Amino acid sequence: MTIIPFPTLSLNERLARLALPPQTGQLPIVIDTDPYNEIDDQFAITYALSSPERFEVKALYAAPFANERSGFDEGRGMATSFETAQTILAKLQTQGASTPPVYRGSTRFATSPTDPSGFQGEAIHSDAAAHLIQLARTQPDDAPLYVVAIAAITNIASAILLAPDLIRKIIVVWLGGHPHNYHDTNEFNLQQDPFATRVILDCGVPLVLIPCFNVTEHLSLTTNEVQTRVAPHGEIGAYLAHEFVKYAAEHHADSRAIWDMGPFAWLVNPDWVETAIMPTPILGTSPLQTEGYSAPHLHKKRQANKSRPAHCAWSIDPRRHVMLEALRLNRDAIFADFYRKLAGFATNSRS
Ligand SMILES: [Ca+2]
Repeated sequence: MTIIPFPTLSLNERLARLALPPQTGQLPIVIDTDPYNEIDDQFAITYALSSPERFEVKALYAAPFANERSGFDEGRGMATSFETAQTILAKLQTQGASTPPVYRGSTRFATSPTDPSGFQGEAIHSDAAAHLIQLARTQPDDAPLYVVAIAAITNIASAILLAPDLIRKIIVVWLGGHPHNYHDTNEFNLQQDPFATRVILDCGVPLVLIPCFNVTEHLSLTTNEVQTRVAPHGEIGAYLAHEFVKYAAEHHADSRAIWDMGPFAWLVNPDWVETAIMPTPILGTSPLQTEGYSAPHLHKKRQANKSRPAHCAWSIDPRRHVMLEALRLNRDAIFADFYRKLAGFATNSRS
């Protein structure tokens, strides 16, 4: 086994990285995204690009994903993410947004599908990982790059494995997993690639974890709200509403959580997302049982692609390096800001 010499941050250095971002001024960010997987990435990307007062979006990275929409093929997931990202950016461009380049990410997960424990894995070369390495290295040590990850963390973990010096150059803000005290962390982004998740948790990169259940779960939108507050606002508003309604209809539900807005909301205004410093949890995995298991949707996934998504749960060692975890958020303030920016964006593009 190769021991990778990850740089070590002192406690003070780490706390300085995890300090709340200054409430004014532009932050350099890249976005690692799987926008064909669901509908929330599209909203989150639009929010980021309609917030130029806050974000200098330097690149989008297409992330792999495996679900029904990619035929349980993560390579196809990345390819569709890449295409969808370009579609969104083209619509934003017509409304006058300055749009960043998109890079193809990994065509597979770092976790071997034949190893449900997720202990085996490797860095995977991709255009996205190469760009992140090159870009992050140009950042001064006192102005790190925010890596906003709203997908499986394969691309980012691979970049860190290929270039461990990135630990001093980036802050990862990841929409992944459930809260540290939840009874499992069987969350889509995390569970798809347990090896990459472990790299992020264990390598010591400054990490802000934005969990799903009980936190970004509250970023829920209804069809009615989307049709009245999103659809009227330009080509991008019409597109987002169309995708939302289509997706909701597919699932026979009236509301959907826009999970991926969470990391951007914290960066736009930390007052909207309450956080706490805590030991970085350890990811435990065990093979998914084929019978008598209480997560039938995972069993169905396994049957569909013959892969073995692991059952994931946190354990806590209080001696571990610390991270920042989101505990709750102000849903109304976040969507009010999004609607205000979307409306202004559409108005500006007409003028
Ligand atoms: Ca996503």
